[in-house]
Amino acid sequence: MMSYLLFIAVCLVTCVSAHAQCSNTSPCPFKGGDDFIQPEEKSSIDGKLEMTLTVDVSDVTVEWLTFTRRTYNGGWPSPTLRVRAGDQVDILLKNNLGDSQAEGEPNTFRHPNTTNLHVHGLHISPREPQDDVLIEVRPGSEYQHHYELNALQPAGTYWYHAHHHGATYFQVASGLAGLLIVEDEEASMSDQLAAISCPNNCDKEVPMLLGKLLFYGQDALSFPTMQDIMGDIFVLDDIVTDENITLLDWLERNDATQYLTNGQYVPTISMRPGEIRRFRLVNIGPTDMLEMYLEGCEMVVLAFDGVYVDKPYQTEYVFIPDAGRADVAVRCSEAGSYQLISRNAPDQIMSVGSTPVYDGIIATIEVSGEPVEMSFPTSLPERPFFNLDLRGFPDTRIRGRNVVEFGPTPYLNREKMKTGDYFRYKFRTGTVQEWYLVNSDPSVGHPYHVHVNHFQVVAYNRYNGPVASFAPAYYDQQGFLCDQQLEDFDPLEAPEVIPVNLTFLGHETRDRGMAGYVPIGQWRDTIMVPPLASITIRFMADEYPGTCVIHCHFLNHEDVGMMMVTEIVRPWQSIRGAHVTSGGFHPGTCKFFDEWPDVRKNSPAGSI
Ligand SMILES: *[C@@H]1O[C@H](CO)[C@@H](O)[C@H](O)[C@H]1NC(C)=O
Ligand SMILES: *[C@@H]1O[C@H](CO)[C@@H](O)[C@H](O)[C@H]1NC(C)=O
Ligand SMILES: *[C@@H]1O[C@H](CO)[C@@H](O)[C@H](O)[C@H]1NC(C)=O
Ligand SMILES: [Cu+2]
Repeated sequence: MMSYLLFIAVCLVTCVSAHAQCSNTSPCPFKGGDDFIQPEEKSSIDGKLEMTLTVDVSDVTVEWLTFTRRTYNGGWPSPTLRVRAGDQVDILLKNNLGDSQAEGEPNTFRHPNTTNLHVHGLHISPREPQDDVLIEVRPGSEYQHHYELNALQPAGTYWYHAHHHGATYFQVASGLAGLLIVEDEEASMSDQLAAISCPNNCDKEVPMLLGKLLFYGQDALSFPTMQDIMGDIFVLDDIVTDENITLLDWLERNDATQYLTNGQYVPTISMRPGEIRRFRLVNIGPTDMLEMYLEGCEMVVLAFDGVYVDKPYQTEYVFIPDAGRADVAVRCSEAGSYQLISRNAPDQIMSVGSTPVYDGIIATIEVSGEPVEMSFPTSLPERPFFNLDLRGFPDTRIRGRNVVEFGPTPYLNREKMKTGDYFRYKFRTGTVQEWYLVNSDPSVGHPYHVHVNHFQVVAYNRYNGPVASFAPAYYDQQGFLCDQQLEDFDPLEAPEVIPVNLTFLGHETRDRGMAGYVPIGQWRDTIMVPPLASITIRFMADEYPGTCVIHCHFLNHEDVGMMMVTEIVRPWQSIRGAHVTSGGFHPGTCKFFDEWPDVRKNSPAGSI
């Protein structure tokens, strides 16, 4: 009782005064410091989860600032879904948005009020009524999903989000994203892991949905700009502040582009000295990568993208590209105040290039009270057969090779997204695949994401491929125009010779410890492909046939074209007819096709 009264007394002073003077008409910089809150949770019971996600506009509030966004079930943060391997999950997606949107052109920002749902990272069927992201849920309509989780679905941190091509960036930045956690089976965990995990120690889990949801500013990607492009009406330019400028102008002048954690600005997480907690970090972007540091405390990596690493290991920072996740065990041994921050450390620049990395505080960790004795896990649950080490898998038994080339935005493999039965590659279930991810952009990395199957990182290769220019056109590394160009290449725009900037070339020789590189052998569903880089990945195309979507997870790139559709077929079905090349040329090459061994392996579908 006493402590309750004390709480009220303290709260009267701090809770009210913290943001009391500030409002939409009397704005002030965000203060942060509110107690960390977790999203509401929806958990499966006895192997079943049934729920509705309703998409509509609603008011959301950050400290004193209230504005209107597209949200699930009426606000931020979206509910966290907790499921287990083998579960049956029924989600009714209801789209209550208004029906007055223009049709627009394919591969442009459009359809602000059409939506759909993706369960990011799950090893699951991409066919209706499961994880088919080509489904369109139009304004005023609904879709009943029935997901059957794989019996061997790795336990870990995933997320769900809107994925309608053309509206993905706008809707995810708006708030149509939430955590999706596949809980561990008790028997699979060591005592130390169980001590920081659900189901018995849920109080030790710290789920953090990290996103730059505010996102005001002058540039082309700011939320107000996007609202204008999308024909939206909730732009905050009709609110006049004390300073006699619009609220929108105030937000722009004050550069209100902070990352939020579960919808909060720099919340405070309270821990005891020596206590270990399991942070589940999800970077929903939509523009920045995270390079996270927690000085003064220890961080131990458990998993990336929902897949456990071989053995837990200490780390100074965790790099999380857009859409990536990390499970990290955190301990601060001494009482005090610590900051979880993201910054682009100067010594990491060669692996990251000019890719945007957020610079700012994410959360504060207040450590006080009686010390506790806990130890980090030293072993982790085993991975399922479809995530076993493929590095030693014999070359001769690889049943398909493919190149995914990030060209000048918005091109992926020299073309923009096409729908219908236009497949860029076909492969069979039950095969082991070796793919090459290449990025011809000389300065910016792109986050590659593939649906259905995770992949293992096998090598960072020497990059002999083309260099993209703004024309847009491709040049070789000496600066001569390539023979092989984009589908809609315009020769009048492209000089024969240009100076190319190879500053960020050389990934095969650099220190593998740098932030932008994934340690060889780890599994991911999203990876940053650094500028002028070539990465070899392998994966097993496990049991699920259907369309398999590949895209850049800078969602603004995806919406305007950087996406393509492949098809996974049954073992007895043909893999002919895929549009593997563009205009007869193989992505990833310039004019030195014969000199690039990786690409020679890129036999057209049907010939292997
Ligand atoms: C989208 O839906 C919202 C909410 O119903 C509505 O206010 C808005 O006019 C719609 N926008 C368009 C472009 O259709
Ligand atoms: C507020 O700004 C408007 C538009 O700039 C101007 O017309 C008006 O005089 C200003 N009012 C005051 C009280 O400064
Ligand atoms: C090449 O790119 C680097 C990194 O962006 C930049 O610092 C440098 O000035 C560029 N060099 C030229 C010649 O443009
Ligand atoms: Cu991109």
